[in-house]
Amino acid sequence: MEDEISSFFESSPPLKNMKETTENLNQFIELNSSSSQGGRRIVCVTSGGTTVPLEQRCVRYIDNFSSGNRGAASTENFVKAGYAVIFLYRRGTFQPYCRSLPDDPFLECFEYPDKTNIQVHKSHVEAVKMAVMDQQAAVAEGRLLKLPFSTIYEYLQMLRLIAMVLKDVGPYSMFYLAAAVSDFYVPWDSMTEHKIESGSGPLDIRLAQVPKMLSILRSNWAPKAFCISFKLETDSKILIEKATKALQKYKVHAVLANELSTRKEEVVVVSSSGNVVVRRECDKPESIVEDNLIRLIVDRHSTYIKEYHS
Ligand code: PAZ
Repeated sequence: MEDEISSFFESSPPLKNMKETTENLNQFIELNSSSSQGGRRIVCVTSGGTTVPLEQRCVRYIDNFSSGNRGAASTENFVKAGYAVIFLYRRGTFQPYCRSLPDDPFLECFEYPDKTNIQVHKSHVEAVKMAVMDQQAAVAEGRLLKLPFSTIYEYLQMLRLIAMVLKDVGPYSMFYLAAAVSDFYVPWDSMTEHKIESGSGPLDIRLAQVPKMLSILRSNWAPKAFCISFKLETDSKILIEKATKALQKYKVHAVLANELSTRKEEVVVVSSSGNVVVRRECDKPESIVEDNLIRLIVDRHSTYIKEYHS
């Protein structure tokens, strides 16, 4: 497995903005680990789906359903709980603090009463005000660092980089891996450079399996970090069994099991201390499952830190 992982990284196209990303990460971690900030806990939240390019000069790619809602909502809750968040997200997916804005906020939230004036429409004032205030406060206080990815190659290289720079934060760091990561991909070396021709009949593509990085994240990249992974299924009958197997195989601290159609209503926290069902509070229209979920995860992280030191 280690060989497969090494060859995945060796053959990946290098990150374009590696130097700048590393500098931003180091600054963010230094700021949040300093005693002036009381040594904040730092969580890396991954969000959205990875793409699988079919051509090196990519015109076509394979994608998945993930909207990034879970990652964005969880990020807001982690910031509220006092964490600094590295938000590793798929370009174009939901962003923290903007989930309640209309799909096209720029066009739908604004109006111009006359030709020299533009203003937020009355019906959206509160939502826009909250979004701008909360986002700006999180960034200004150094609690939110947003890093975008598109491809599986970018995602895994960035995850490894984040794990490496977080190593010294030890048990105060957390990985909350909500991104829907591709299981299959076209290895860069065997990918055609130019756009695939469409005139020669059906297309046969052989996809290789993406090496599983969770084990190496746990054992090598960030062995002291608190690590939460997700399991998604469409068949609720196999969900808990699969999540339990993942818990044992990857030795993460909890697996959050969710089913595609009910993922906004219910998540099961599967861990060695038993399974806990976390639900959205149905009688409160504003309630989201992440409110209760992040409260529970933060509690578990506190216990982990205490046990680590004892
Ligand atoms: O991004 P989203 O809010 O639409 O969905 C969240 C989710 C289902 C992608 C996430 O909760 C999850 O289960 N992520 C891991 C998926 C997987 O098993 O690969």
